[in-house]
Amino acid sequence: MTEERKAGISRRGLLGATAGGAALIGAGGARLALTGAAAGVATIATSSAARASDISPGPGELDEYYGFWSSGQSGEMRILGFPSMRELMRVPVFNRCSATGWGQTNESLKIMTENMTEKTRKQLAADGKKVHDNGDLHHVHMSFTEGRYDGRFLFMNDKANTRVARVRCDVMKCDKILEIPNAKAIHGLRPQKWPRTNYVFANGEDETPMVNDGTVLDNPSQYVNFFSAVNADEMTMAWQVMVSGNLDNTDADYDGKYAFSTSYNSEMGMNTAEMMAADMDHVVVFNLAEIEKGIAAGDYIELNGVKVIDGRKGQNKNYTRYIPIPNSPHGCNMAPDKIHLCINGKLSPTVSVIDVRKVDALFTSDIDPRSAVVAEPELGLGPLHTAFDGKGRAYTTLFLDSQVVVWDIEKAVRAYAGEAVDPIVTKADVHYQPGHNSTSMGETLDADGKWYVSMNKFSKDRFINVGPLKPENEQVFAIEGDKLTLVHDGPTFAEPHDSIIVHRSIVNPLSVWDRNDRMWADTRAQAEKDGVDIDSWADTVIRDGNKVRVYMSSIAPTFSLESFTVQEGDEVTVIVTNLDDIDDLTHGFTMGNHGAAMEISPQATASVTFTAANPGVYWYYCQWFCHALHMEMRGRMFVEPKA
Ligand code: K7E
Ligand code: CUA
Repeated sequence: MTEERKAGISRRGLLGATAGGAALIGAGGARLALTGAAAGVATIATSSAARASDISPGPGELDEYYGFWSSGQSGEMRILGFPSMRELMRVPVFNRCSATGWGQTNESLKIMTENMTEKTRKQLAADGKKVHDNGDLHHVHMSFTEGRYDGRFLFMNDKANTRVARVRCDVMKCDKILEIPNAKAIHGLRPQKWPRTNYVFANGEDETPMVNDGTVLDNPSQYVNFFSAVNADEMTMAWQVMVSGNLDNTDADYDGKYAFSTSYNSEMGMNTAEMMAADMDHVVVFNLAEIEKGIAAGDYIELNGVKVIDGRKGQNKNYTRYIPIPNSPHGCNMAPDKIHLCINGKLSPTVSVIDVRKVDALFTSDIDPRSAVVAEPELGLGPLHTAFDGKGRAYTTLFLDSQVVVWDIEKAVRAYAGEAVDPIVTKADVHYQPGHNSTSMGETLDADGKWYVSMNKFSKDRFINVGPLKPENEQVFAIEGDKLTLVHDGPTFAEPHDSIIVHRSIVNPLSVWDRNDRMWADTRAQAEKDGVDIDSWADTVIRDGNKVRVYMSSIAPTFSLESFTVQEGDEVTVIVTNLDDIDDLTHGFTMGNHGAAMEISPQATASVTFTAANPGVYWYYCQWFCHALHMEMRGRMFVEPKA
């Protein structure tokens, strides 16, 4: 194996003449190969196979990048090996996960419920639920230090239930979920890039009355939107800014001075026609230092425990500026040149380029806010998101044209200034209707310009038919000079919006939990009160009124308790510690016919609570295949009838 192969997947082979030719044929080539007998077809099939092996690592070979993928309405985060696009892990966040017990274990329920608003508690109680078990996770971004990924945390939004979550990169588990007060439908989300991620910025997309208590209903003139800054270390609310118009996507600069959010509804329209009415919508610029000063000076109102600054238009304050942008802009992408912010026009065929060095003047003079716009190239129909190669080029998805357009930022600036230059480098077809795109390390100062992924909303004819609901389709291209070479075309389940592609040198998760991890701190405290040492073989049943705590350990292939006894109607909490200290030796605990199941990875503790409602004999078992005697890893719960 060559050093290059060991270091990751070689790009050299696939960029050779034959592989490049095959790439243009795409999935069609494979289909022809199955049905056709012509010599030409055979050549295509051979090349296709060679191409697949170039991005599929052989045994013992690893991907060069982690892909962190959103999953939209599935509510989870996904980890892919990139560029092979092999799905490696699903990390439940806003969803209920049958395999891991997320949304059911006491440890996950604490994370899901501890930062919930009173309104949500009331809503859940009314529905007889503990937590929302759905989410709409669009945007995953890693924490930054000085413009570079630092491998500490991943942050993500939930549009469905207005939340922001954090995933720890050391164990790849969610450790914080914060429901955002006041705002509705958190959509765009980005961490601060400079000097480090002190804030996570989050956009509220849906307009509602400032005090949403039913006194104002169908009176949109009294609706507002909120831009939120979350304290990234604590996962608490730092402050909010009330804005005019709604908010869609957001990004931050590389100077730590500004955050920017697009608005497609400056009109405050309540239906499609109204929302599309104005030719110009806007980008809101948030002046972080001025907002912090305003908070310190007490220029805020307190709303549901959050300090809210008024940054609406016409306030004549230095908190915000509104830069007019055509037309219902969507994506908001800061280039790694630290200068150019690309605002994707969606209903306008243009991307508006803001020079962030010209933004200071908007706050210190009465200059036209459009003076910060230094380019507005016409690129094609439906520009949604832009990615960067770190070499001065931008890659913009064209939703309606089903293309990616590659363009030169500097040339676009010169063209806007009147020079006769064409900024467009090339266009490539994608299948079909791309939303987001990503380049390897593209949203950081380490953008390496090697890979491009197009996250397409429609797969239509790309795969065998699975019924009326179709998968999405994602395509990976190798970037080489002016050329994009398709190297992967594959389905995904509902519905990744955004992704980041992170070099594997930045991410170093553990293989075995630290026994002192804070994930089960509450459980440990309870065990200490109960006089049980959960760090060694535990087989103790504690009765506390009608609550029963069952402490168990697991070492493959046995649980420490082969049976335990409770009374009908008891609330039973089973606490399992996996004492196996071996890479990949995960156990599970499932209580049959009680809807209770959880994962216990090496050296972890997890607990689950259920009611023993019916007398009888119930088997519990390990549901994570762990040993030749995995099937035998089971035991009985005896539920004695009430006397
Ligand atoms: Cu364009 Cu929610 Cu980032 Cu979807 S958003 S595509
Ligand atoms: Cu333990 Cu299967």
